[in-house]
Amino acid sequence: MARQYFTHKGVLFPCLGYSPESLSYVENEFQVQDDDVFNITYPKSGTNWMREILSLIRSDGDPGWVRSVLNWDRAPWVESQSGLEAALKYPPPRLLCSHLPIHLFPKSLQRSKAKIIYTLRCPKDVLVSLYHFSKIMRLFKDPGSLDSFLEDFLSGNVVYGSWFHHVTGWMGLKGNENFFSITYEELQQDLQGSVRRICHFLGKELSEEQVAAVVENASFQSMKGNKMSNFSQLPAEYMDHQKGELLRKGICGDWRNHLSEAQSQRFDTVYQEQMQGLGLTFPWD
Ligand code: PPS
Repeated sequence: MARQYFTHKGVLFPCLGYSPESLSYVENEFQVQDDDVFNITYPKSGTNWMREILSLIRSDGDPGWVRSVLNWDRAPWVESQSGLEAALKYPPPRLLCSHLPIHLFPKSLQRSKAKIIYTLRCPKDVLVSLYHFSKIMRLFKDPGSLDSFLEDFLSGNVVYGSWFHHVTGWMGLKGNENFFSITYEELQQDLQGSVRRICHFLGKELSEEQVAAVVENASFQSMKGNKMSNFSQLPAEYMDHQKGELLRKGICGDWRNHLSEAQSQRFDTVYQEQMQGLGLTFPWD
């Protein structure tokens, strides 16, 4: 079963851990609650970093929770079968994660006041991160050559579908008072200021010391050294721990070390076709 995909409403999902039935349940029957906080991302855009930040904000900067409870239990992935089970048992207020494109997200969001935090990242860095991750994640197909994976990525022939559709779909909520977007690049440039902005959006007051504790405990090095956050506890059935780690490099612009000039230009051409005229500007534009 591992490394095989199925297509659900035009989007690829791994067979292991996902099913069309649970995806349909999530879309049509899952009840979003007013006090839910959703950490939403396209894969490899900073999901786990944001999950750590939100966990630490929730515990007022005290690292006790992030050091004692696995990250996927602190904020389950609502669309995976095990994540859905955990989400349904989660005592409110829930902290949940999702990579779903907006058209597959629970419809009940529309009737709720749940807060959405959408984190985006330079798509060339997403591509490179996903390329490496696909080699170690047993749920994902081997990515093949970077050239062929580039074409798969640009056409949305990857797990969770097109980056362009994901971003343009979710960013359509921009301006909604329960929607907050931030980039991986902003987190890198000013984590302290970003944490304050997230706290403001959540309506959560933290002291200077508490914000500093969030920043310290959500750093790349802290997360890498925390077995509750570094995915070392993920069963080998899912990840080949000998080949690499989810916390790989944690930098901006690593694509420059991997994409050729021709690959970068090919990316730019498709990016401009897909993104022009949408009125969205990003740090990587
Ligand atoms: S996943 O599998 O889609 O949920 O992955 P995701 O967490 O979205 O993205 C993984 C990338 O985020 C980097 N990362 C961080 N960067 C900086 N600081 C912190 N604290 C941090 N935590 C995770 C991680 O290293 C992956 O990026 P790459 O470029 O592969 O290193």
